[in-house]
Amino acid sequence: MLQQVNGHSSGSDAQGRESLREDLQEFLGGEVPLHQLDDLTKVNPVTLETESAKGTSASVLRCLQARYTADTFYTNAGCTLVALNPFKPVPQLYSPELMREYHAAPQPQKLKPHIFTVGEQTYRNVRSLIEPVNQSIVVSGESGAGKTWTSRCLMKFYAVVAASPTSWESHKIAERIEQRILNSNPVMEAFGNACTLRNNNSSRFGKFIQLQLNSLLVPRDHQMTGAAIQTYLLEKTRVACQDSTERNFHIFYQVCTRRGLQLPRCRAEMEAPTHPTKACLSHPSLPPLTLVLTLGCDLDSFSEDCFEVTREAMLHLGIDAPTQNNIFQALAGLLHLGNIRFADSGDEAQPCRPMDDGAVRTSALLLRLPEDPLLETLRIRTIRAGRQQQVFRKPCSQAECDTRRDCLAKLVYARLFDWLVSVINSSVCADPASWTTFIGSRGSLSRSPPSEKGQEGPGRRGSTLGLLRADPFSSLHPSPHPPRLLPALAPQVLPFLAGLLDVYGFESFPHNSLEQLCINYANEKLQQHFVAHYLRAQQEEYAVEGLEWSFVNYQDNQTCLDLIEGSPISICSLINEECRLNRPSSAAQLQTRIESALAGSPCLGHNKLSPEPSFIVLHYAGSVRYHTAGLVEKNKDPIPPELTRLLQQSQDPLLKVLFPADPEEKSQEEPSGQSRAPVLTVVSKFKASLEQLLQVLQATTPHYIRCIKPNSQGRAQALHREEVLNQLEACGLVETIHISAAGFPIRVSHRTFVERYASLRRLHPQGSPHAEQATLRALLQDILHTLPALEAATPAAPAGATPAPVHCGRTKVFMTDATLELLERGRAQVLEQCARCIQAGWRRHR
Ligand code: AOV
Ligand code: MG
Repeated sequence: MLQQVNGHSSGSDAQGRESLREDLQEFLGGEVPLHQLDDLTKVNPVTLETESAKGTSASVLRCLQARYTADTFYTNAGCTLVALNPFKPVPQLYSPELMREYHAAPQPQKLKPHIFTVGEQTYRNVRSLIEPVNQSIVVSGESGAGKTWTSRCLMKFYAVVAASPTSWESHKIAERIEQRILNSNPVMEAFGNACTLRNNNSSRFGKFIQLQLNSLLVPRDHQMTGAAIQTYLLEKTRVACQDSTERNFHIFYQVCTRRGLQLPRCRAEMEAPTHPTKACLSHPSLPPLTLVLTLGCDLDSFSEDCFEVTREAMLHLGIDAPTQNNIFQALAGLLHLGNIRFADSGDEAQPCRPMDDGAVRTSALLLRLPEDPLLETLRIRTIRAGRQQQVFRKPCSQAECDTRRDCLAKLVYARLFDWLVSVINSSVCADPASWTTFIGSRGSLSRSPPSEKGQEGPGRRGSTLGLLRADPFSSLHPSPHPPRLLPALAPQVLPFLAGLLDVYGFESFPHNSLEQLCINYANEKLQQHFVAHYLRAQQEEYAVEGLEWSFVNYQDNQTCLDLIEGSPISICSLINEECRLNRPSSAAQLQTRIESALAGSPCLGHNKLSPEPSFIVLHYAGSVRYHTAGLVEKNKDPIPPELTRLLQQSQDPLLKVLFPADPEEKSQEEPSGQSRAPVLTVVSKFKASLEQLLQVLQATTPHYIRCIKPNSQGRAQALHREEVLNQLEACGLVETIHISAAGFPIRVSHRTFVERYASLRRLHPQGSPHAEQATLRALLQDILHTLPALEAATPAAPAGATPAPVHCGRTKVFMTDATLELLERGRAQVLEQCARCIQAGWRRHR
């Protein structure tokens, strides 16, 4: 047969290619082999691939259900890993020993399906067998499905398998970069997660963490040397109000367990929630003991324990105890601020009066703000109007006072969150020198603010960490723009990045607003990335490369995205337009505008029998009714300039950093309507940040983990078929399996393939006699023909195993991970033989 292959390669190119394929087909035993569906007890991966040959969601569901019953939570489904949420602790599934086992396995994909297989695959791709490229793991699924849990476990996995070198072992744990990276989790979850209807520990922000893996001299080993975290749109409205069955961010409950922060009232409210006024924190309908927070390490421990975890983690990140106290004091200040209530004065010319001076006094004290200006700012608006731009002071209505109070709390909390992210970024970044070269002149990290004036910029980056330890305020700005994503690196540049994406999952509540619109929009974008990257691109490439392929239909969510973000008219553009025009419009008008302008979209649901103005979007994961009341205002997110000016007067060291005084005092009053600068709305900022994220993802090799929520109650050992089926169908799992079943995730150009594996012909020298003159194609064939021999030499190869799947396209070789692994092992063997020969030669020489 080899003769035949060689013979063919001398013919015309097209002919040769055709015969080549035929030969290969024959050589490989016909069609691309599918994995066998093993029974549950076998160690080999149980894939859904043969199930899919029958091709229904129902059969996939049956398989998943059987596995769930047998406490098997991970299943391969083509290029994705399906992760069923166990809703119970399964410690043996995440032990460091198991992590090392996956790391050390010659072929991790032959072990039981696990998130560690994905982690290890990513790691191995990073260390780059063929064409080095940055990697990303996209964890998706609806709210409460287990995304945050999964990404936390993956971070632990990297901390174990790519730990910094042992010579550092003697250092304090706080010094170890991987520990610091892990410590970012409890802190970010304390400040950014909250209990919702769908999940007790729901992420209220999106997170993309890029782990920096440096190559070591030891081939195949990488070491985690740093990380960069990018966050997306924190749901800051939660600081001021939550749905009756939901809660504020975890950190507030944690802070309440602490004495000495003038929080007796909050504490009393939590213990006996009978206080007549609406408090920022607790809701009267919730008994205090439901205050169970699930944070990083200790599940179901109370806030007090969680608080310890948060503080410990902050300390390890370089936030010392005095700084922490400062943060907690400010948070306590926000809680008291939330207790301020106003009563109408009954006279439009008179400002509202506070119902309880105590709340004003305490919050002013804790935020170190002057009490009278605080009250004045909350109650009185200053506006410029008229030709002379005269300044008017207008008392606010009671509702306006409440809005201003809430706005103040949201403003402080959002800045605090951004500041924390930038502190964490400083702490987990690789050694500053490497960052400078890493990010280079692009200067993405705006986090080296000066203690001395005029010394900002990359030049001073080197001392950030040292300064941070000594005095976080002198070294860190309130980064008004959180650090941007690290640019995708050119393949030749080391180190590599492994990105881990954990955003808020798709959600639908009884009442949905702008927050849910953004969250679900982000999920649509990710789904589209998956569809475009995987389902569409995969098939298109097969066609271009001339591989025989029966095309699979898949659900494209482009129409839904057009409805949400498309141009010229979409939901986003209509809401933005309302903001731009700045005209008073009712919720009902907005509903009418959306429904009439977008009536043609098949993804806009029929809105009948709705008591409140709303519209319905048919998302890929289900239909959601969005209420239009307050949508435009939330999108505008106006911050009265008086509020910022007030905060700039604070004597608190933290607030001074969060709200630095303006260098040049700008106009002191709110400009009147016309002279307004164009508003950058919440939606347009979010859209831009999503687009940036997708660009980064597109420059990586993505890996997908689909988290599935077996039931909506969060119960262990309960799989609700209907709910699971909806999720399977929504994410296009069956189509994924169809395409993956015959798919080849690894594609390498003919030239690269030959260059890398030419040495394999030494192992089984049966190829073309005059290799030097042979064409690229002939060489390629020779290499491919060593595969069966390589396979036979594999100790783990089961008898009668199907040959390694490989396909030769017009310009690329297509193969599976297993084939790649096989080739790599062969290559290592050759290199070893060479090394031995050279050594022997040396010895003889001496
Ligand atoms: P999410 O991140 O997908 O929701 P989480 O990762 O917070 O969901 O998971 C929700 C809860 O499910 C966790 O708090 C755990 O109690 C449990 N859980 C998830 N995965 C596991 C696991 N592998 N083993 C044990 N328990 C698990 V959201 O952030 O709401 O979209 O915005
Ligand atoms: Mg989450």
